Amino acid sequence: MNDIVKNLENVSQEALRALEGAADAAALEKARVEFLGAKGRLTELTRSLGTLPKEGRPAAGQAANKAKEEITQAYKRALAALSQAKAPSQALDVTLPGRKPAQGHRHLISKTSHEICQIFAKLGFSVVEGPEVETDYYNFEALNFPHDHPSRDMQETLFVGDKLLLRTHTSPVQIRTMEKTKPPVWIVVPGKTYRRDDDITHSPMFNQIEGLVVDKGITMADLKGVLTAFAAAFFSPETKIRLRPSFFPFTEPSAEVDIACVLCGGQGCRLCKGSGWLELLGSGMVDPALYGFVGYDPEQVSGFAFGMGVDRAAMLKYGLSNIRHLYEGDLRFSRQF
Ligand code: 2U9
Repeated sequence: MNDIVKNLENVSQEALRALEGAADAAALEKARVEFLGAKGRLTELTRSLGTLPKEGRPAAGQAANKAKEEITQAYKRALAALSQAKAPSQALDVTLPGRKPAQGHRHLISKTSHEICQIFAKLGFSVVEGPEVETDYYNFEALNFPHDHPSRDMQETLFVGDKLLLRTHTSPVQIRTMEKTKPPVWIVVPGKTYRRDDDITHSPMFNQIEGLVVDKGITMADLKGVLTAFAAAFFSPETKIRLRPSFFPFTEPSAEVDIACVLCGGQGCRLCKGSGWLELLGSGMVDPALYGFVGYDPEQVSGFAFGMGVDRAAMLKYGLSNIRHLYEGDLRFSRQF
């Protein structure tokens, strides 16, 4: 009986060595068959227990069970270790093409704003930015807004305190720039602006680009020339523009600028409501009254200014029907551009 127990211990130790030393799946399988297989050494020994005298069987049986348990556990450990060691080389096939990282891109508003600024940069304008929270002075007073002008009303302006407001246009930046620099001034000012407006064509936050030129001998012809060049570059080379009389507190005379309809080219269609024209921006000659606020001499310099909503420019260029698409953050929309 002692012999059989001793044999079981020896077989168990040999099995453990063989299993732990198996360098690959084939060696491991060979060891498994040798010890645990139907005709394996442990199985043979276990079978021989039946030949033992009755009183010796329980102890030998326990030893056999213990050996089987030890060998089985060793086999499982060796199998796990081998498959873990193998996993990285199987997971990494260096011949496969790499996975492309998801790449973001500019939102249509930023893309359009950037595009517009670049067109003006090529025409000699500098791009300037400024604060979104402003004082009444820079947003209205220095821009010749009379005290009872409706734009000052709470209906239009979002106030953030007694004296502070969210700028309703980027024009305060032009005043700040003129305060700091002498003419000539050729600047465009992109940025977020805020008004109490919210419908299918208006959003309470919208993006504007305004331009200002103050130089010697600037006339309305310069205004028309610059804006014609802009429309040609932004839409298409043959894009026609027309000027219609208008009014703004800061320009005199003032003009709305229309472009020939991007859809029908001027024939008249649903988009342009049959007129052949689409409103693009506002413009005018800088009211000489403004120069007093910034210390410029209206006898020495003159200038023109213009302003447009980037949303509107993008909607016209890309044929969008609803301003909301630009602000809802739906990736199915954004990814199209
Ligand atoms: C200074 C002097 C003049 C900026 C101008 C417009 C005309 C204009 C609107 C277009 C659509 C605003 O986004 S919108 O609602 N803007 O029509 N803006 S001239 O004139 C200035 C600005 C600053 C010192």
